[in-house]
Amino acid sequence: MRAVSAVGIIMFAVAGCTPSTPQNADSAADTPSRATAAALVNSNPTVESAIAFISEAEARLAEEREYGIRAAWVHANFITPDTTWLLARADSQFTELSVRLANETKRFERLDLPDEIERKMNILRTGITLPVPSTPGAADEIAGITAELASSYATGHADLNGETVGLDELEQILDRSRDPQLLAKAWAAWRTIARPMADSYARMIELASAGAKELGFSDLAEMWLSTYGMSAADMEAEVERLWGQVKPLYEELHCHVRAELSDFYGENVQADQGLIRADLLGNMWAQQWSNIYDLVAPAQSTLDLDLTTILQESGYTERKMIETGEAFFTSLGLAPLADSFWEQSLIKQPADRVVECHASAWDIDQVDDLRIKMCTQINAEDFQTVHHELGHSFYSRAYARQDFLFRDGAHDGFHEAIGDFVALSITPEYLQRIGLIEDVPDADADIGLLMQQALDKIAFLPFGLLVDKWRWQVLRGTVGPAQYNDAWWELRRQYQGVEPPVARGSGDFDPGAKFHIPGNTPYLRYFLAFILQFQFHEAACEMAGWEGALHRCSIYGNEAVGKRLNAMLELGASVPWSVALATFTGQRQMDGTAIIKYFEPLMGYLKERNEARQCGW
Ligand code: X8Z
Ligand code: ZN
Repeated sequence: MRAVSAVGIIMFAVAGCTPSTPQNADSAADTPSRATAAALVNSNPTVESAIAFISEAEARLAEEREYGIRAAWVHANFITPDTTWLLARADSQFTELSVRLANETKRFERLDLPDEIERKMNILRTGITLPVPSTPGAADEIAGITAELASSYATGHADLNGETVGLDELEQILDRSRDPQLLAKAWAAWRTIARPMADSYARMIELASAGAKELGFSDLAEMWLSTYGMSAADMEAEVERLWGQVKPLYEELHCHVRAELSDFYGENVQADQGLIRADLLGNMWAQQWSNIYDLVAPAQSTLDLDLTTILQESGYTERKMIETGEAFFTSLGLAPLADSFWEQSLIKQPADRVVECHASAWDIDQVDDLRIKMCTQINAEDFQTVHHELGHSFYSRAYARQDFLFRDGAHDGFHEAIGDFVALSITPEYLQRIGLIEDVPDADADIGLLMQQALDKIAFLPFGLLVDKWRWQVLRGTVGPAQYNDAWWELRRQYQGVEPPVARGSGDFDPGAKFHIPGNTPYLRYFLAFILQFQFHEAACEMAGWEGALHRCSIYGNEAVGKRLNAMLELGASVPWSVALATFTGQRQMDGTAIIKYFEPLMGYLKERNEARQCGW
């Protein structure tokens, strides 16, 4: 585990606790004192000493975590060589402690432990994103690399037509421009920032892989996949099963979008066969495509719901965007966020210092010092992101009374899904209720609405999957540094059916131009979240007695749904995720049926449009 990251981005490093919570005070009375605990831990392994070990581990981690998370917060809000140094120092200490504790769990392996203790042992053993070997200096070296990589990404600047520009300017171009030459230039420019990362990235993987082996895993991919309460092989098979369920949706969307792009740009820019040029899809990473809605919109749709314009014309500020998001959560019966949230969060890009602008949610003290950090823009995309981040915050607060090691999502995909699930209730009816629009569009606009959603939610699925498919190959060592970039593009072609707009060379390291690669955030969580959020939505709408189309259902104001949601959130990681899932949805398995049902009317439309087209790539 690393101490450097925000809630929902890194495992239990950020889901810590404070000794002042009532539950901790209570449980302290039942557990051995520090001195007794140390004596028990050092004796022969028994159930009693295992319990003492866990109690001691939770106390030590909680102490160290708060130091690490505060160092990470200061770094992300003020990136300088000094804060990068401080972050590396804090991270190294936290990693050393976590790895030592993870290794110590081996002593208790043969014991028949109470379920709760066994769960905590597993969390300790598997929950480190980048473990280190016990070689002297390894923790410092890896922490130095990760802090530098994070800083390089956040401060990355590139040359565009002789001007030095950052990610925000380049993203503006990718999001909005329709000039294929400018798009290709801006796309390639951003990727220059990643080239210098490749060597240190490879060294970091080398060290972390050795750490995983010391912990008894065959490789780090196995370790990452072991966080889901089943074997790595079973989890990979589970992911394949889910992808198999939703792949036909993606193939239809790809086919339609390619044809429309080809019509718009002409055959010379985009052929109507084969791969799609990655820079034409309205996003720097071609991961979500709603910015090109106007190019692929159904002709017969009367939809005129441009939320960006609506927010801007209604005078929304950054704060108002977040207040509106919070009001959705409180409408479900959840208590408002503490004053400190508003005092400490960063919601606007500062003009006078360098910050990490990738949105994140932070749980500082694991009681109520929750914060978000966003360079918020007044547009539809960030309105969605606000709900996403608040989902992390409300989840963290709900499980704050759990023991330290259970202060986390049921699995990481749950953490990523909560805010998005809530945002699926941003329907036209909801926008009307909060005064953002006057008239709710008729049902004949529904294909347009669904197309807007699909461009984000369906388009994302193969991307959400391939990022860690690439990383698993890297972590297994089946792809070495010399093949990093080719392997990346092989997967981008295979799963997304996209290609680079300009030739890639041997020095390129395109994965490094995506936040979560230098940031070492596992990415499978988002693939799972994009499936789960629809499962949550369908279950919530059923609870609410909704009988219409799923995409028109909003749970806004429904306290009964909120109560049941909170029951799942409060569990944190204290039970297997299938139990948490069942608490809210009644189902014990992740399942793509709900997303398929949600988009059923769009699928019909796409199939019709694609009838005379040759799909696939
Ligand atoms: O990184 C995020 C969140 C923070 S956990 C803004 N997301 C992924 C991304 O931007 O790549 C949300 C969707 C996928
Ligand atoms: Zn998130």
